[in-house]
Amino acid sequence: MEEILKNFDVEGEVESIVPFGEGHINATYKVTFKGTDKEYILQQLNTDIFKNYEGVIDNINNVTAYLKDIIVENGGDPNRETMTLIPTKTGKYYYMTEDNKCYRLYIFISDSICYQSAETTEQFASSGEAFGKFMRDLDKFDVNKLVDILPNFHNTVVRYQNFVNAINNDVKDRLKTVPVEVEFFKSRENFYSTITSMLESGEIPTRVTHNDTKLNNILFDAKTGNALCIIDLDTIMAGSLLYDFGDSVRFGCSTAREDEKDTSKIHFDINLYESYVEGFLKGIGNKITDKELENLHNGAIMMTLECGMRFLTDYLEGDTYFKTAYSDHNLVRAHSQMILAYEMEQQKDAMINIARKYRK
Ligand code: ADP
Ligand code: GN1
Ligand code: MG
Repeated sequence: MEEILKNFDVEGEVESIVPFGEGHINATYKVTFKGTDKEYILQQLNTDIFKNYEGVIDNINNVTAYLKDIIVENGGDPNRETMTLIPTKTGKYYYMTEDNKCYRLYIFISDSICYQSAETTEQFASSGEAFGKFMRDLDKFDVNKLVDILPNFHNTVVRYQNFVNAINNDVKDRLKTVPVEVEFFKSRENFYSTITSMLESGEIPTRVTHNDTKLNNILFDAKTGNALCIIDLDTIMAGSLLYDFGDSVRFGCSTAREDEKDTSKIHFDINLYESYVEGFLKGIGNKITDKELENLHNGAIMMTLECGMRFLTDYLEGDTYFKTAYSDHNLVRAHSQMILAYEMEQQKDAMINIARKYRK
């Protein structure tokens, strides 16, 4: 890996390269150099998933350049408040090895903390404000400039179709172990077009969306405790506000980790939901439409059902997409999403009232 680093425009002798973070998709390493406090994130991009890696890099550079201008205008630090890709010595922003592995190098955001679950409601509200502001800042960014990296990423109707295909193919002969789980997702089939049909009819706008807004895709400032930088920009594409809002709630409003095995520990925490709504609406300000606001709860329920369905699909297909540490890891994850979605459905009215309470 030291050899790989030599291709990037960085000076000095490598001190350490250690695996870093808890992402499910890319291979991430923290890199330090001798005699300097400059640190980097080296990442091997998962090109099985991101086949159009050049498009991924272009999207990231386009969006971060746009955000850096806004950060500078506001007197912020453009190397801390958004991501910075380091070029290679030939001026590209990724390096391809001879065996076709794609690496990129980012500035490591130092004095920052990444959480796997919210420690306080204030902290979670701060992440909501940051994701809301991210959407507000990108409100005027031309969505047509973005490459559609993973088409239909949050098209839940298409995700359901993939799930049904996995059931029909049953390549790993695992279907017989999950009848209850399959029925859970099948019985909600009519719900899955709720967001896609509003986007198609224009009832809600198509926006620049991050599409992977879980809490471990945002860094907090170690000194102030506030949200600092939104990371993991691989999936920036055209989408709905409901995707970004919903995915944060899916991950962050749980009382347990996404892969908690003891299901009695997993609950949807409505107090965390309230804090996220408050923060998000503060961040996005008047850029949210009434129709989006009325549907925030549907975003949360949809993203949770969709993610559960994706974990179960991957389980049925033999764990080819998400990184797994043991044989039924994806099934464990699917269970947590089912519990959370079910509890959200039960508390739908309270969720609607919370959105109305914080309407400006
Ligand atoms: P994945 O797509 O696999 O989730 P991420 O880009 O989210 O990969 O990176 C995985 C983890 O690495 C993050 O959750 C975070 O902890 C850490 N990380 C990524 N980029 C940076 C950075 N520039 N500075 C500090 N930490 C980072
Ligand atoms: C993946 O890359 P990471 O770990 O931040 C996935 C998301 C899922 C999430 C579930 C590109 O996110 O869509 O919601 O796992 N990313 C991709 O934890 O598929
Ligand atoms: Mg990530």
